[in-house]
Amino acid sequence: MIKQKKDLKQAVFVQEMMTITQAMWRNGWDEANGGNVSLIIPEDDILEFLDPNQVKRQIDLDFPVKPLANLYFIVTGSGKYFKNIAKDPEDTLAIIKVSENGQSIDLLWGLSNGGKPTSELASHFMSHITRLEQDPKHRVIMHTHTTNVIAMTFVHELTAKAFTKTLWQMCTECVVVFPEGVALLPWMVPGTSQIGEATAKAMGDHRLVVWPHHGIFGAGSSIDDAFGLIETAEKAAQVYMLVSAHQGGVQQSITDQELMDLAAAFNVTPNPNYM
Ligand code: 2HA
Ligand code: ZN
Repeated sequence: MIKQKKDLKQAVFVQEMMTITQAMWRNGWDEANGGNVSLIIPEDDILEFLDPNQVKRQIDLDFPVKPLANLYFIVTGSGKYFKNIAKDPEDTLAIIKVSENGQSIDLLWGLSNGGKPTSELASHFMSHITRLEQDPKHRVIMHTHTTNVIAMTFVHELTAKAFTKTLWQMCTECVVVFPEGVALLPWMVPGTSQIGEATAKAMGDHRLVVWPHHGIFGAGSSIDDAFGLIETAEKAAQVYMLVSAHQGGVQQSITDQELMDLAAAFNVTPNPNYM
């Protein structure tokens, strides 16, 4: 007898995607179809809900991802609104499996009214590859249009060193939360393999990558981990924008010595390239 599979909408990974995308939209970060999230799901969790041999559709990739062969992901759909994911996860999300040769993906669930996985799949997949090499616990890539990080890319010097240092100085927790700092790409056309390669390269030694005048990418071991990282950077950018808009600007700040004291107290090493 075939064992009845459970209802996918009750799965923790679907529920988490619904909750986090709603929170991101409420933060004003994901207007219209802005933003995308992808999460690696262990095979055992998938098998409770789905038969991976029941493929709805096969989608070819124009960038091979052999190191992700046979992995399962839940991802947001291209053109779908974060606002609507909690209302209709089956239309807006996709559960996919990467093929053995890494040249295509199988759609197992979701995108019930058609469509494709996120337009930034190249950046997501290539970043997953890089982060898994760095950290076996890595699971999540999250891209969003954080308002103040974007604003800051218009008024602040656009080097990773200067940008990181300012973020660290704006909130005491920052150097503890992201001691490696943030990477910063040049402005590039989104949705391409080129920006995917550049983002993934930057993910080699960072979990946060800023796309100037566009948004941010964050990586983490869980949805909470990636989101927490992004909201911490966004909070610091918000403080910077508030302070810069204030007559007189910064009057005093956390000193380099204080940053070093913080790092020592919390047992982290601030990226020496940015100190
Ligand atoms: O439309 O955010 O970068 C989704 C995006 C593209
Ligand atoms: Zn975007």
